[in-house]
Amino acid sequence: MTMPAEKSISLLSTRYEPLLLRHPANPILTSKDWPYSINSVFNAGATLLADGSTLLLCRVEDRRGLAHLCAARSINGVDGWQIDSEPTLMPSPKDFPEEIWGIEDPRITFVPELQQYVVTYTSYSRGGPGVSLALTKDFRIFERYGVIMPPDDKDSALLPRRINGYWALIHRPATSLGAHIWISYSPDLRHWGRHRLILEARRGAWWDANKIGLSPPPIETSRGWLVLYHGVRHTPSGCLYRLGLALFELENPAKCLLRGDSWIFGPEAEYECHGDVDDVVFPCGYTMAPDGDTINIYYGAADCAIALARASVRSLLSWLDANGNCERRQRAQDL
Ligand code: BMA
Repeated sequence: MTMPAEKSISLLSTRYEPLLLRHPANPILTSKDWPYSINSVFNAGATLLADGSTLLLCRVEDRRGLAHLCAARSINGVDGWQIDSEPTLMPSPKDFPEEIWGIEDPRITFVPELQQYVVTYTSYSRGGPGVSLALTKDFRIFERYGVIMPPDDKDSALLPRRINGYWALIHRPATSLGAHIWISYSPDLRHWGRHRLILEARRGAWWDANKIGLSPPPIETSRGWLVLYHGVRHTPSGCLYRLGLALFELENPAKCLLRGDSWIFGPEAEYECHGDVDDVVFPCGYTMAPDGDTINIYYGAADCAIALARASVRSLLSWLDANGNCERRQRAQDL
C-alpha cells in the first residue's frame, strides 16, 4: 500500500541530516595516549601550523583535579600525535594568582598582523573563572598578558583581525542577566571596553536556555562570522551540552544575522555520553581543510577524551538559511 502524500511528507520532515560527522577513529586522544600520568584530556584549542600540520592545545587534568595545557601535533590531524613530554603551559599562580586552580579550555587564533597565535583560556581563580590571554609563535614560549576579563567570564576567542581598528573578543560573562555571549573591543589586547551582549541564552524548555557560550573561534566566511556555540540544558540527571549555530555581520560582529532554533550536534556516542561528566560535547577549536570548505572540529567528549567531527561550511550556512531567523537579535539588543 502506498502512503498518502501528506503522511510521507510529515514523516520525512521528522528526519534530520547530520551536519557534523563523527570521525571513525574517535575518540582520537585519551589519557592513555599521554606520556605522563594524568586523569583526563579534553576541550582542546586547534590550529594549523605553517607546515600544514595540526596542533591541538589540550586541556589536561592532573590527578589533583587541576588543569594545565599540553600541545599535541599531528601531520594529518587524526592520528600519529606527537605529545609534548611534559606540560606545555602550566598555571603560574606566583605571577598570575588568578591561575591558582588551573588553566582550561584554550581557544587559538592566528593573527596575521602580529604573526603570532593568540591563545585565550580560562584561568580558574579564587573568585571563579576569568579570561586570560597569551601570545606565542611556536607553542613553546608564551608571552602572558594575564587576566583580560575578570571573573565570572570564560568561553572566549579573539577575532583574527581588527574590526574598524580595534581587536574584538567574544566571551561569556555570567551576569545577573544570565550567561550570554558578549563582544568587547580593545586597541592593544590589554584594555577592553565597548562591551555588548550579542547572543542571549533562551529561557524555559529551550535546549539553549539560561546558559550559552562560544565554542571554537568564529569562522570567517563571505556571508559573515559563523559561530558554533554550546547550549546547556539542566535536566534532573545533570547537564546536557549541545551545539547550535549563528551568523554575525562581518564588519559589525555585534550584529546577529541568523540563529538556528534547533541544536545541530549533541552527545550520542558512548564516549560523549559517559565519562567524568556525562553528556558533554565541547569543541574549542577547528581547522580548515585545503578545500576551503571542510572544517575539522575538535571537541571534548564527556570531559574525558578528544574527538573529531567534520562539517562543510557551505552546508552549515545553507542550514542556517533554511532554519535560522534573527528575531532573537532584537531581544538581545534590548537588554
Ligand atoms: C563547562 C566548562 C567546560 C566543561 C563543561 C562540562 O562549564 O567548564 O570546561 O567541559 O562545563 O563539564
